[in-house]
Amino acid sequence: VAGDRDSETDSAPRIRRREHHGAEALPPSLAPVLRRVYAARGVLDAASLDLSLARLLPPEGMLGLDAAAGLLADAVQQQAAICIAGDYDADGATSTALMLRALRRLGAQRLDHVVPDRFNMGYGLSRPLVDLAVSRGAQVLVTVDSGIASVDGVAYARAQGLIVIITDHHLAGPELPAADAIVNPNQPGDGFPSKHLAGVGVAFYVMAALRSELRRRGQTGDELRMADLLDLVALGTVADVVKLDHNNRILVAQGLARIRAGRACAGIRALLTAGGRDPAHTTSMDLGFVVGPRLNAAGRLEDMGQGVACLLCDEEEQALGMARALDALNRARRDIEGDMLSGADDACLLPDAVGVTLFDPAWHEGVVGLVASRVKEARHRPVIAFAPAQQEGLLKGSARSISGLHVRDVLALVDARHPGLIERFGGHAMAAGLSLQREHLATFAAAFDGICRDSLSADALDAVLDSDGELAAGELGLDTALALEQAGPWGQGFPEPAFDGRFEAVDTRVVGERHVRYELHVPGAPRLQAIDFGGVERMRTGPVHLLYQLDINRWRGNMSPQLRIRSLAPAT
Ligand SMILES: [Mn+2]
Repeated sequence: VAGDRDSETDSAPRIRRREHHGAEALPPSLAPVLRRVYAARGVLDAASLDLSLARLLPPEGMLGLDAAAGLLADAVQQQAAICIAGDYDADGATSTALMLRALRRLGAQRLDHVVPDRFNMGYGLSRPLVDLAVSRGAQVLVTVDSGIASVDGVAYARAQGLIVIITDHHLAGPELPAADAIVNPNQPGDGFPSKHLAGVGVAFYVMAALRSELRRRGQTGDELRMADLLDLVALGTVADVVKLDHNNRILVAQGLARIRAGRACAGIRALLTAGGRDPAHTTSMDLGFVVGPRLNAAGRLEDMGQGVACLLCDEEEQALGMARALDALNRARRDIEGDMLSGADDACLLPDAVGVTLFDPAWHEGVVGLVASRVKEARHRPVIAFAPAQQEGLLKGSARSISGLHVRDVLALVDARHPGLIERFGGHAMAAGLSLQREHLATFAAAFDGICRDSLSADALDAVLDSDGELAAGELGLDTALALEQAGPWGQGFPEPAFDGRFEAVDTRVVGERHVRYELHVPGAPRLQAIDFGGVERMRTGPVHLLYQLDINRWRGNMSPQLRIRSLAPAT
C-alpha cells in the first residue's frame, strides 16, 4: 500500500486513503469516483447533493433575528442613521458591503460604515471605533463579523444613546455584550441548525429577515433580491475558511453560479481579472486563493476601507483600478511574507519545540498569521508567530494549530497557569490571536511548548496526507476532471479530491524558477501532463508514487487534464 512505500523515504509524508462506506447508496447516475468522493465526505443521500436555493435552511431558531429585523425596520422607516461596523478581513469586508447594498435597496438613505484599524484599534467594537461612528452621526450601530466579545464597546456605545445590533459568528465568551439585539448562531441558546455560517452568512440571514419584516409592514417599492447578494456571501464564506457544511455549500455554489454567469458585483469581477482568472470558470479555490488574499492584503498592510470600497463600486473601470491597487498591495504582502519566512528558522525561540514560537523584531504584525500558517504546514506543528505591535513593548501573535490541538484552549491553559502573562487572547480550535509584553515571551514560549508536548500524541504529530484512492487508467482524463470541478464547491471540511497512484515519470522540465512540468506514463492511458509547484528539489524521473489533484488546464480555449502534484516519492 501507499503508506508502506512512502515510509521508505523520510521526507515524504504518509498517505492515508479515506474510507468511503455507503458510496453504493448514492445515485447510480453518478460516476463511481464521485460516489466514492462524496461518501468519504459524509454525503450519503441524494438530498445532500442538492445545492439549490430551495434547500437553504430557513431562519427558524436563529436567536435575536426577529428583534434585529424589527429594530432595523424601524430604523429604515424612520430614516435613522445606520452605521455598519465591520472587521478588517475579507469576511468583514464582504459582510459590510452586503449590508450596505441590501439596506440601500430596502430604502435606507442614511448609511455609513466604519472599519477598525488593525494597528491602532485592534479587533471588534472598541471605544475608538464607537467614537468614530458617533462623530459621523450614527444612531444605529450594526456590527458584522464581530462584536460578540465587545462587552465594553457595546456598553460604551449604548451609554451614548446608540441602538446596537450585534451580528457575528464567533464563539461567545462568558459574558455577552448588553446589545439591543444579538444574532449569532454560536451564542448560547441559539437553535439554528448550522453553526458554521461565516459573518457574511449571518449578515445575509439578517438582511433576509429585514426584507420580510418590511414586507410584513406593507413596504413596497424597490425590491431587494436576496440572490443578488450571493456573490459576496460565497466570497466571504470561502475566504473565512469556515466549514463547508451543506448550508454553506449551497450559499457558495449559488454565489459561484452567479459569478460564472457574469452577475458578480464589479469589484469581485475586477479582483478575479486582476488575479489573472476568467470569471466564467470561477471556483471556490479562486475565491480562496485569488480574490480573498487580494482583499485581505488591504486589511493586513493598510486599511480594509479600500477593500470595502472595491466591493461597493458599481462602475467597471473604477473597480478595475481599485482591484489593481489591491493586487499591488497583495504583491507587497507576498514580499513581506517571503522575507519573514526566510528568517523563520532564526526566529524560532526553542529549537526542538513541539509548540513552536517565532518572533522577529522586524516582522510585520499584519502578516504573522500567514507565516504561522506556512510554518505549520511545513513542520506539522502548532505555531505562533509574533511581531512587535505599535504600542511600545507589546507583541501581537497569531497561532495556527494542527488537528488534535485546540489552540485557544491551550492559550487559556497558559493563562490559567501564568495569570497576567498573556495580555489578551481569543480564537478557536485551529487559529487564535494574542498579545503579550515582550519581556514575557520566553516564559510564554516554554509554557506553550510544554502544554503542546503534553497534549499531542505521536500519531497527531505525524503528518498525514489524505487520498481518495487510485484512479483507474480510464478515469485519468478530462471527463473525470470536469466532473470533479462540477462536483464542488470544495474547501474547508469538504476537501478537494486528491488521488494517489504509481506513474512513470518519463520527462521533466523546470518552469519558472522552482516549478516542474512532468510527462507521465501510465499503462493503458495516453501520456499525462503534471505540474509540481515549487517541486524542483524533489524532481526525478522513473517510477514515482504521487498524491495529486486532477485539474483542468485551460489554455486559449482548449482544455486538457493536468495532474497537480501534492507529494512525490520514488516508487520501487
Ligand atoms: Mn469571520
